Amino acid sequence: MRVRALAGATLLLAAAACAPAPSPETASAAARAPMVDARATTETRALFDALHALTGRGVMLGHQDALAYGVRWAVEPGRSDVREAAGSHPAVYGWELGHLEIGRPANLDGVDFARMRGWIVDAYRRGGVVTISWHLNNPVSGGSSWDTTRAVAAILPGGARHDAYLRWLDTFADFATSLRGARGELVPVVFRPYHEMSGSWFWWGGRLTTPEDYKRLWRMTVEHLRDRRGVHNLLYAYAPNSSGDQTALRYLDHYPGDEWVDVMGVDTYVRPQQSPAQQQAALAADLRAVGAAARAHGKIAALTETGFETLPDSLWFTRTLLPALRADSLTRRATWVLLWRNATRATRDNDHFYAPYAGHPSASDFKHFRDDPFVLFEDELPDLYGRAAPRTATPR
Ligand code: BMA
Repeated sequence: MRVRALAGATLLLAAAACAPAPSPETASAAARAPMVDARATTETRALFDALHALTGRGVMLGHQDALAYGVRWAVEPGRSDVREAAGSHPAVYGWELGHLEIGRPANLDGVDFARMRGWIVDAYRRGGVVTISWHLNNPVSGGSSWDTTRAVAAILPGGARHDAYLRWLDTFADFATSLRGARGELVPVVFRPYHEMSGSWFWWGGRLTTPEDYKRLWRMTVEHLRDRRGVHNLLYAYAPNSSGDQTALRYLDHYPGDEWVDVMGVDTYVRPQQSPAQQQAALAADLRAVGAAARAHGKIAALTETGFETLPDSLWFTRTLLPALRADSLTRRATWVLLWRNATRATRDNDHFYAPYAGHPSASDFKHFRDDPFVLFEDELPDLYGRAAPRTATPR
């Protein structure tokens, strides 16, 4: 079970020595930084440009595993809890590749990789955005992502597991380059590796490595995929977590540098014991910090994971999430918000869902959230890929 850092603390930007802050005259708003991959495909560059153009104008609603299963169903073509609750599929689709690296046919949540490819291509054809996380096994112990056996140093160049780890990266390269649209073009993917590194629950983060080794791992990963494997359909997303212990988090401590990141994100979840007002303030503070960093570095901003597990507050979307997203010019820079997955006690030890489903008490509030002009679901997206995306608009 992933240890979920509960948000509440403020992400404070620090002028971390590791990533020199822009000079004061540029700190206000750097111009748009160049893409990590100068050889990115046409569609990937179009997405990059579209996300920058969307900045401050709207926020896309995303959902993890949206097409694969919901609270009361699994693998039923055309379904999503989001569409059945609000009338459209999400604009952003999160997918998870954990266990791809060890050759399994399905990920650690039981989502079949062959089916996942199909859902990814279908979403792309409808104009949606694809983002991928990867809870890799521990490359030293063979345990899960949550196995805190020290591993980063061993997979860096010169490490005992370096070559074997490059083979793991090859499984990602093969998957990413297998995603093809109708014209054979590669589907652009926002790749979010080694997320929540500010915590110490994954083998790649916190006290289990050093910020410098983390950045070396990030750069090694980009160089292998982009430069050695020729993968050119990726945008790279950096996603620390908001800390759960009320300490100020130094957002840029693990930042690999402007030339290695396209998207600045944050994973931040509701602290249930907080009041709605406190939840909103904590979320807005995290969004403000990411928005400020993204503006200063000329990057795209996103709320890369969030939610209120089992949605006990039926007004959370319009009373907490929406006001935080719309609070000010910095929070409004987030171009998407990804709700985590809709799993249930049928597949794990507790109900673990973050988006409403038809009939859930928060479904009507979710519809009001969707009706806000600042919020975009799939059926109201502009063309993000430089093409007239075929529309399968659903009635509002
Ligand atoms: C965590 C939980 C786990 C899941 C993991 C990868 O947040 O949802 O149940 O295995 O993400 O999807």
